[in-house]
Amino acid sequence: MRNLLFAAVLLMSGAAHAALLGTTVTATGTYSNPLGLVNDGFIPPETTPWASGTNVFWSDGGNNTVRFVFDLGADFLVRDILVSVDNNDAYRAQYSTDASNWTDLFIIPSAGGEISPIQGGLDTLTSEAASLEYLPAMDFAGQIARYISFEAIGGDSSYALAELQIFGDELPVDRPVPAPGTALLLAAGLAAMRFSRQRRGR
Ligand SMILES: [Ca+2]
Ligand SMILES: [Ca+2]
Ligand SMILES: [Ca+2]
Repeated sequence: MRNLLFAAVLLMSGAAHAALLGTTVTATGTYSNPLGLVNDGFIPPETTPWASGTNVFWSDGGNNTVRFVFDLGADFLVRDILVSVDNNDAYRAQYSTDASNWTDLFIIPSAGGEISPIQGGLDTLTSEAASLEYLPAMDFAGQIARYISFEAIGGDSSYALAELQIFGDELPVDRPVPAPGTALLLAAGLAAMRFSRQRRGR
């Protein structure tokens, strides 16, 4: 019984290192360079100038017209996000299961990372606490999502996104996923049933 409960807790807490998830990306607004640069796996060195060939970049007079939507193809448990962005702007990430109802995941403050405004250029930032690029403002509780959106919401109106990577776990195939409390109760119930069957069988 105790072992079964322990296994259920382990299952729900997931692996220590979530997997990098594949995405397709679409975007609204006007920007420079091929959109595929934002999920090609290449993260340019930090301090790379914002308007470089390795980055999708845009200037829209502060109207915030450019928005990226990353599609995981199915619901996943999204655990961490890594981005490479121009260092001196604020950006917002949101998540959704239907690309219609969106909830804030985190907001990156302008110059929130270790690349100072004087240095300028790209800064790699992640919600992964064990990483050297960890930015506490990006930390979030794991969320079930299929879509992640990303947009600039403030700064100097010269923005860049060079990479956005989503890390997470596949969901169990028997969806909908029960809430943690429900799953524990279910595991306990199954164990109790098995126990009583064993007793009856003696
Ligand atoms: Ca890239
Ligand atoms: Ca960094
Ligand atoms: Ca900027």
